[in-house]
This record gives sequence, structure tokens and C-alpha cells, in this order.
Amino acid sequence: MSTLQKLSPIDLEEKYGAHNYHPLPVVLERGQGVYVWDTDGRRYYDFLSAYSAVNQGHCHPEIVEALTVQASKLTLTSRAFHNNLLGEYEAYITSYFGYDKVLPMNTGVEAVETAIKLCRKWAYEVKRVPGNSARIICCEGNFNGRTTGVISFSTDPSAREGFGPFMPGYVIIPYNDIQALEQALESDKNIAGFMLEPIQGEAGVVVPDEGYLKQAKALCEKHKVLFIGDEIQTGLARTGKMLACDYEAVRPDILILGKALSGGTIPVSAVLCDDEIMLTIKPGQHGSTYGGNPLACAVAMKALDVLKKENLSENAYLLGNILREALRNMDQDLINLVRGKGLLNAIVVKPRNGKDAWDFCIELMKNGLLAKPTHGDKIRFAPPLVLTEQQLHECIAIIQKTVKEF
Ligand code: IF1
Repeated sequence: MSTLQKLSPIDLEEKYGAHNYHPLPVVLERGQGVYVWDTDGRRYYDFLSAYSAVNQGHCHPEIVEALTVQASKLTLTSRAFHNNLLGEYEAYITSYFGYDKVLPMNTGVEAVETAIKLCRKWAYEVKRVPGNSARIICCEGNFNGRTTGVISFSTDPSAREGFGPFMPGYVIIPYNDIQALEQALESDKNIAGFMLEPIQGEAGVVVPDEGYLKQAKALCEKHKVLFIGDEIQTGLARTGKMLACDYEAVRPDILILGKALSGGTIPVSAVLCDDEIMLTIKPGQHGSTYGGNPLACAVAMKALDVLKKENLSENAYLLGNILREALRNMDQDLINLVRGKGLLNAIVVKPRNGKDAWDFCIELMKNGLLAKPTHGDKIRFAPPLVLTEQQLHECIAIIQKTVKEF
């Protein structure tokens, strides 16, 4: 019997794969809607949604069909040539979100890096900031991806320690602190942008005070600084609005999307902004092999269409309220904090009898629900937005049962 046949999937990963994750001990092989099944055929509710990349549900039939039909026609041309879907997709997504133009990329962090380059280019060519001196304000607790450029402004030691040297040009301020933003803007005329997550995902679903986004946008306008909204995790109906910025009617100068833009099929990300910013990048100054490929265009148009057609924002809004209300009525000695908007939620689990949030997730898994701790004691509860109210009540019962057993 060969090594491959002898070792389990987990052991194969252990032996042959990088150890850059610590997954829950479950091996999944099928997904449909809100459910995933492991290799023994056990069914689970997915309460992570691949970190909000599967908002439309696993293997959404219409998105899979768009993928498979296009996959048998034309998948990649590079941007050396035009393809028949890119223009259609660009018109569709810019109309969908109300921007002049889109720059299509692949992963979320690529889109974040693209937004940073656009912001800097705009600073030098439009705001007339002296060359190589543009600075971008970011917030403590940020998570915008893992390239060396983006972790240069991370405040999370696990994301940045050992990966230096880092990119200069960033000013870090506390999140949800308008005075700190105003002070940073007033003290540095070379500030080009303010980049933030409207709700901080990895930090543990940190929701800023009501009015923070609107006040921040107003300060950016006053100081001719670009408001850059990273909606890679909070966007696409996840928080109960199409964009989390919609709660305060804030229109980012640069909007960054990813994850569920493809409905969890292939990496698709996008940067949207108006001509004054977008046209500062000229031919040959930015790009990527796969950016704007016809397969991504076909999938993204369908993924966006499904969000509206199935009213997923409204569903996320309604179910999120029911979920948070139920969680707040559970054992407060164990679940001592519940926060979120729509179906982007997190709880803080207090250790009990030497058991912690990880152990709680193991028990949830045994009871048929998959969730994962973030930063120690916080557990993210973010199911696909196609969850029905009846399924939600089943999930609430699973969580309640696990609380009682813990
Ligand atoms: C991991 C969490 C982490 C993101 C926001 C950009 C990106 C992400 C707001 C980059 C990616 C993923 C990355 C994944 C786990 C997950 C994550 F916040 F969602 F929980 F890490 F913090 N902006 N978030 O959330 O997008 O390049 O990954 O497509 O790295 O472990 P990406």
C-alpha cells in the first residue's frame, strides 16, 4: 500500500503541506447551500462561509452553471487581447455599485494593493503630493490581507512578525476614533487616503459607533483624502445591506470587493472608483495574468445577480437580528458578548472548566455546526445568506445545546 493510500487526508496535509493553518479536525468533501458534508457523510451547518466568500451558499446551481458553461468556452486570454465578456462585466458591476470604472483583480489582497497604488498615483497626479511621500491612514486591528506590503500596516504580531522589512507610508490610528482621524489629517498634508473595514472582521467583528463612517467620510472630503472602503468581507449583502457603508449612506472613493464576488467558486476581486482616480493608472502600469478573465466575468455577474434576485441583504438583516437576540438570551456567564450586523456576527466565549473557544467549536462540530475562533476567545457566526429562518432556529438550538453541555 503506497504512502498516499496509508495516510489520512489530515496526515497527508501534515506531511506534505505548509503548516500555516490550524483547521478544525473535520474533512469536508461536499457542499450545498448552507450545508457541508464530511468524508463520513456527516452533515454540518457552515457558520463560517469560508470567511464570507460563500454568501450565496455552497455550489449555488446558477453560479456553478455559469462557471461550467464558460469553462468549456474560454477561460483566459490575458489582457493582451480583448475578450467578449470583460466589457459587459465592467458595465454591469460599475452600474451595480454606481462607479465610473472597475479594475478587475483576483484575490482580495491584490485588490487592496491595487487600491493603495491608485490612491498614491492620485495623490501625486491630482492632489500634487510630493513624489514618494504619500501616506495612508489605517486603523489598529486592521486585516486587509497578507502580502508584505499590506502587513506593513498590520498591528497583529502574528500577521507581521518575522516578515520585515516593511513598506513605509502608513499612519496607524485607533479604530472608531474620529478625533484621532481628525488629528492625523490635520497634522500631515501628505495624507492621500484613509483605508478601513466598515466592520473589522478578523479583529472579532468590531462594529464602530453609529455615525463613525459618515463623520470619517466628511473629514476625508474636508482634507481632500480618499476614503477607501475594504468591503471584501463586509460587502455583498453580508451585513444586511449590499455594502456595510450603506448603513450610513457613505460612498467610498475607492471600493474594494472580493470573496463572495464569485460566490465561493474562483478568486475574483474588484476595485471600483471614478475616472479622476482610476485614469491615473495608464496602460502598462498595473495588471495581472488572470485579472478580468472571461471565466471570472461570467461567474461574478451571476454571483452579483443572485444577491439581488434572492434578496440576500434583506434575509441577512432579518436573520441577523433573530440570531443576536437568541445569543444574548443564552448563558451570559459563557457567552458574554454578542456583536455584529446582518449575518456577520461574533460571540466572546469565556473559558469554563479549563475549556476555551476552540473547545466550544469542537463541541459545536460534534453537534453539527462548523464555526471557528478568531483571536482566541471570539467565535465568528457567519452562515451563508441563503439560510432560512427555520434552519436558523435549528442552528440556534444546536448552539443552545452546546452551551448547556459546555
Ligand atoms: C487568511 C478573515 C483573515 C479580509 C479583508 C482583505 C482580505 C481579507 C477585510 C484579503 C481576507 C481572509 C483571509 C484568510 C482568513 C480570512 C480572514 F478576516 F476573514 F477572518 F485572515 F483575517 N480584506 N480574509 O477579510 O483577501 O487575499 O484572502 O482574498 O488569510 O487566513 P484574500
